[in-house]
Amino acid sequence: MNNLLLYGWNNRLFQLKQSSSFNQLPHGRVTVVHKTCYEIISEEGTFLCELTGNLLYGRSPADYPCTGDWILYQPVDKERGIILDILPRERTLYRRKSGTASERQAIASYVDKAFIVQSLDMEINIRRVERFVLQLTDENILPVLVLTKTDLGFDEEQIDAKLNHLRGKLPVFLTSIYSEDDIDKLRRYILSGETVVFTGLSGVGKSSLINALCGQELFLTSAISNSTGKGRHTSTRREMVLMENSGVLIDTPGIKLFGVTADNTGALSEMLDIDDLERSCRFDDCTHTNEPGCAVIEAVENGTLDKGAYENYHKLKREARHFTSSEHDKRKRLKSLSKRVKQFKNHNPDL
Ligand SMILES: Nc1nc2c(ncn2[C@@H]2O[C@H](COP(=O)(O)OP(=O)(O)O)[C@@H](O)[C@H]2O)c(=O)[nH]1
Ligand SMILES: [Mg+2]
Ligand SMILES: [Zn+2]
Repeated sequence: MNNLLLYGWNNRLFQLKQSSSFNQLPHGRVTVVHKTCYEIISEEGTFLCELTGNLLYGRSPADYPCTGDWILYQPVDKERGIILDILPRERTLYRRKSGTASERQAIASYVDKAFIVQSLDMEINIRRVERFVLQLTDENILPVLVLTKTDLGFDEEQIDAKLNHLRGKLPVFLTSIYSEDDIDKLRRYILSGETVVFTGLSGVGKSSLINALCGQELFLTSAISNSTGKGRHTSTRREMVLMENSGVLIDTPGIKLFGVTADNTGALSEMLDIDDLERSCRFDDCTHTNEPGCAVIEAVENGTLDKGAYENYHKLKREARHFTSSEHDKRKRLKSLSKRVKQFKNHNPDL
């Protein structure tokens, strides 16, 4: 029998389950999302599950289960089942669905820590880190920066300078899969029952890191997949593994454009130290764009605030605002549409 406590099952989830009308059914956690079915792990084993019609038609595809979700299911036989309910999502890594203005896509849920993985053999992209930190803090997920491939050599001073304004804001690990010490340190940082999601561009070493942490080749890495030609195919699937008794690891495919959905200006200014500065702006509602007496702009001019961070602050703010206002517009449009349909029906009672 699988011990679901290792997979993160806890009292809170138990309470959530009690409020479901399907609370007499067994629960499980989604480990892999396929096109039309879901692999789940439960006390009874692993099951391949489909969604019940009610769930399928009662919600938008964006609210279908994602990796990490806890579900209630009816077993059909020893290997298959039907999902009848999805427990309310918490601590979810969302992103804006590419090509849309206001749709969210859930990447993983019930996440405790997110490893923002970047490789030291490429230019570190701090603006991307800030973007993730904003998105993660909105959902109470702890962001952790993991810089990989230290064995290939890197300029320590340059990295230090780049990370300067984020110092103390998030834990930073430097790793190489060839260093047992590094891997041990990271492993100890992941507690039993905790869920960690690995995000980052393709090729930065996410799958290699998970393999190293588990001491097994569980995921294809690009080194292997290139030679089998299966690279592209396997990297489009998300998967979850249990580290030896001490944490759940979720791999994600490399997401190039990670659009934020979190309109969390407070967290953003805190991360970039703008919150301390803005108290000294002349106007209480200063937008830090062109106002006289703006302490933020002044800090950029005298070099105490990183210019790139300042520009990213405005960029992320605009992006998040755009997302939330489009979402708002969409809801309004939908509402007015259903109102019109109603009115139309009222005027044409025969329809
Ligand atoms: N030198 C070195 N290479 C690494 C390290 N981690 C991963 N790699 C290599 O980087 C490439 C991409 O790794 P992979 O795990 O597939 O990256 P992913 O796309 O982020 O999952 C592979 O060729 C790995 O062997 C490391 O710590 N040091
Ligand atoms: Mg990978
Ligand atoms: Zn200002």
